[in-house]
Amino acid sequence: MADTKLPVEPYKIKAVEPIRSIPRREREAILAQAGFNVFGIPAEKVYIDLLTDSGTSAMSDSQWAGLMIGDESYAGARNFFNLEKSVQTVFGFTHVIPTHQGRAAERVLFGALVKKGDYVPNNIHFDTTRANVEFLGARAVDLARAEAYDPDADLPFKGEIDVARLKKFIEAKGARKVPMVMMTVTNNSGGGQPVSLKNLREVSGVCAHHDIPFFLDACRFAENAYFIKRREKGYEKKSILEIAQEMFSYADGATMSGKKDGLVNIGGFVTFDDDALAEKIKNLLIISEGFPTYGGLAGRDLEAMARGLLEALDEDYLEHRTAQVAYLGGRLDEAGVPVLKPFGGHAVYVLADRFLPHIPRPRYPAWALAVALYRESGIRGVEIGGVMFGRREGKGKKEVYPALEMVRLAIPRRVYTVSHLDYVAEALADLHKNRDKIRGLRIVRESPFLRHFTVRLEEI
Ligand code: P61
Repeated sequence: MADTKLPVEPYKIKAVEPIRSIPRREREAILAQAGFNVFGIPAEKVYIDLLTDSGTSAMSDSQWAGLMIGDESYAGARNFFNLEKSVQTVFGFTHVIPTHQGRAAERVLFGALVKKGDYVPNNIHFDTTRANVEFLGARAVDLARAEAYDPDADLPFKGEIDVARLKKFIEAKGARKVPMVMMTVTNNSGGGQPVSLKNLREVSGVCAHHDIPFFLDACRFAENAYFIKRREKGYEKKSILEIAQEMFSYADGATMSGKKDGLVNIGGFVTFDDDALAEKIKNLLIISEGFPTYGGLAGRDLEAMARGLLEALDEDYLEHRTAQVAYLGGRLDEAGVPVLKPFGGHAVYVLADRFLPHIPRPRYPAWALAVALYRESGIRGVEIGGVMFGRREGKGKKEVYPALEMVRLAIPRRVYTVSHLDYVAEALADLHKNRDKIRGLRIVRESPFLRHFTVRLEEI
């Protein structure tokens, strides 16, 4: 291929979906109506949607063709066996239990393993895993290495668990109080940062020593495997499949949201070897998700995921995907917009507290930046900061904020082109020049779990 710095698409476009930019005054009215919450904005009123890379992928022609061979039988549809085969090939575990998405896999797994008073360590829990652990009355504990919280620490594997802290933690609480350890690959809440095979091996050793099951939150396992190939010594010549297989070989199982590296719009699963656990989980599954060969999905959804999981291992695709993230991150960096480094696998994270130093944390600078970005340019990002992760503690219910205050610009898979990314970079650079005009917000209404979905705010 010609030598170019541009992330050149390894696909051509067969179907197009129109998008439209609406006038600024209309966006202004929509924001007020939505309680200044970007989750409340109708998607048709968004020009470039970087809210999430979850469930927003474009499927391939092979996946669309796969929909037509969806077998909608209640039990034992052929597509379940196709999915089982794909998962067994990549993940290597015997039991494959489909669920409608990642958090449902978490719910049934934790429901079978975790009880009140327990502790579940992770590098950094994503909000749904945290919510599912806490809903059971257990504590979700983040044990990422210290640099994960330093947005300038340019490390190849910034998503890793601090192994010494993990050991200490288990010894202090007692292994009986730790029913499982998780590791999120890549570490979404810490900037989409990968973990190394070395770290996975070490964590696996600690868990085995204490006889604690070790599970991967595997949403972005293919992106993680790609970074290992590029960055970990000795793996340059291995295929992405071989690296993924080695990653899972250190774990006892995994939960998966197929909406990320499964390249589908809906779907997930939990996979592992333990027969007794399978029985427990299937019993929980039947109450809410459905029969164990469909788990809340149509046969066609199972087929799309069976194919998507294998497509996500394609190296040209992964190279392009990570190059898109690095391209947008690089353009923002050049324009003086503060961004987390290094650039991760699925998103660029803008450091909102540096972007808006005049807005104090209790006035939610990252939320304010996400609101301003939509108002000025029709782009939707998501706050990963004080509203999503802030918690009220102690008697006075004083709000405590997470270390990082960011706006995440998540890039959907195979959806946007370089010119879309250029538009985003230019919009943010303009916003940065006029940052003094951006105002903070206060919360007027919120719910106790995952409050960012429904919270309403007003501008100050
Ligand atoms: C995302 F605002 N992530 O990043 P499900 N683990 C991990 C995830 O990233 C994840 C899930 C488990 C989303 C979607 C999302 O408050 C929010 O299939 C590392 O979404 O259930 C999902 O997978 C859960 C966005 C989720 C949010 C919750 O954008």
